[in-house]
Amino acid sequence: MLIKRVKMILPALTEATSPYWRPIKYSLFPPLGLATLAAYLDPALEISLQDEHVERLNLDDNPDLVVIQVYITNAYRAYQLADHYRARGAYVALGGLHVTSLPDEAAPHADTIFLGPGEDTFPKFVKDLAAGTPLRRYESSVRTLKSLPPIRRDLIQRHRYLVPNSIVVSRGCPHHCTFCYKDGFFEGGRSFYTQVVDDALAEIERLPGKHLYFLDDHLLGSTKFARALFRGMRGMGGVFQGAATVDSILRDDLIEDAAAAGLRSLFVGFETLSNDGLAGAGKRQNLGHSYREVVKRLDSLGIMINGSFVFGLDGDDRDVFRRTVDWAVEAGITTATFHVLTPYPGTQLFREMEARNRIVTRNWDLYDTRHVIYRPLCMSPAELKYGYDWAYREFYRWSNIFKASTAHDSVKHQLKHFFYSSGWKKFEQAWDLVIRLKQLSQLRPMLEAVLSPVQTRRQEVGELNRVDVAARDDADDFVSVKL
Ligand code: B12
Ligand code: SF4
Repeated sequence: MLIKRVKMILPALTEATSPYWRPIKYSLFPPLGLATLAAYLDPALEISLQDEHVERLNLDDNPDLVVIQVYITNAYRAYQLADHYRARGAYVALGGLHVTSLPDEAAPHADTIFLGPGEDTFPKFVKDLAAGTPLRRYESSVRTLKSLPPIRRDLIQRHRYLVPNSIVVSRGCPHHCTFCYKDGFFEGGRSFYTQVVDDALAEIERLPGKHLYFLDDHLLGSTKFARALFRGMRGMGGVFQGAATVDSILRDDLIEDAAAAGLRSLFVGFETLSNDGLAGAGKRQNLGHSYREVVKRLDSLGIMINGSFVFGLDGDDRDVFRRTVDWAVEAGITTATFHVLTPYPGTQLFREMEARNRIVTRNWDLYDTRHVIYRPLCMSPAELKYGYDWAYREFYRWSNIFKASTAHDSVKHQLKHFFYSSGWKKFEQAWDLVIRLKQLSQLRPMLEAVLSPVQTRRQEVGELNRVDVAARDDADDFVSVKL
């Protein structure tokens, strides 16, 4: 089949395209998965990469091949687009997490579907398509990130994103939480693997600017890899954010290496304060570890924390919301992400709930961790939804933002906490305006400033003699933050 024009689409859920309201979270990261796949296409082809979260799609074109990435909450939109382009005569390929979980649902909308990561199957498909023998279905089995072609970042419209420098240097995670997408998605092969360190460093060096966001499920998942990566990054002068588990933060001194390389904020999956809840969710890596210790350690290194919490686990009753918020505020967690427990198809949790007839709707639009789509055990669905909304309001009340900020020893950390937390949640209308004016890139220096190093109390005491230097450093940052 002769292919000249290729269109790659990341469809958006309705909320992200609203003419009235554009939450900042949809303008954070570019479609890295599709840019990764684009690298396997002949560079001479005419390729357009469109992300509906940040732009209106032109649907009047006539591409020969359409490649669509399907998540759970964009699935209906993805199928609509697929049907549209098939009716116009295009060859349509669908892949991603939702297609992998429910291939039979996706297949009628596609010429070819893909299960699992695309690094082995997509190049095979491209060859088969050129030879006129594409299969209806490809399943990934070879799991490696060795010798990947460089991601086609040139196809990404950087100015539309606050964090264009997102990067993934591994796939999957070594753990097995029952609510996580990962075991289902990586079935049939390894479910945790990393890039070669030098390749990851080369990719980082290719990125302009100094702020990076690692989207890896677990950046500290392999100590050997992460240590070599951080040591290689030291001296590059960057600042970065990422995600990791409770146990990995407390294990040996890897987190110190991360901080020295520029780690300034970490997404931590606390999920619940209940040991039974952790055990029930298969989250063994959190069991027996002190969350206070995690906070203290990250605090001492000047690393801000985005704590992730799930409500609606089987032991959770109506008190869970207050208990969790009180703890998070007192501990000084910088930002919190709350989720209503959501059993995604393909997970152990979904199978268990389905077997007990606890799933109440299969409307995938509602599987966004904000709606209750199953029957909780110790409260009603309405109580769970109410408690979840209350937790967000309560955690981000001015008084609580202020209180949580004061939990840190260093004044600079307190200020950063205050600006970072209130910046995300208290100025949503301002974000909306900036997105509409296409001025997100103007705010990147401010983000970098807030993520610049913190002089912790430990360091302050040890460096009293150099207090003049620290004071100048403080002043610089304050100016940048005010911009
Ligand atoms: C970044 C991110 C976001 C970003 C932006 C997404 C973007 N621009 O790509 C934002 C913040 C907007 C976001 C929002 C949400 N997200 Co999100 N997000 C992620 C995250 C952390 C990383 C995605 C990523 O870039 N991965 C790296 C790239 C290289 O991998 P990839 O995108 O999966 O692409 C590979 C394969 O999937 C495959 N592939 C994909 N498409 C296709 C197509 C074809 C044809 C082929 C061959 C292969 C293929 O090949 C690619 C290369 O291997 C993932 C977690 C994760 N580890 O995947 C969660 C994740 C995808 N998000 C999830 C969810 C639930 C959401 C939200 C609903 C949550 C919420 N409450 O807000 C919203 C709504 C999203 C939506 N639009 O519908 C779930 C999805 C569950 C599911 N079963 O679909 C995940 C898995 C998180 C989790 N652990 O539960 N998210
Ligand atoms: S630790 Fe996080 S990424 Fe790993 S399996 Fe659990 S929820 Fe998924």
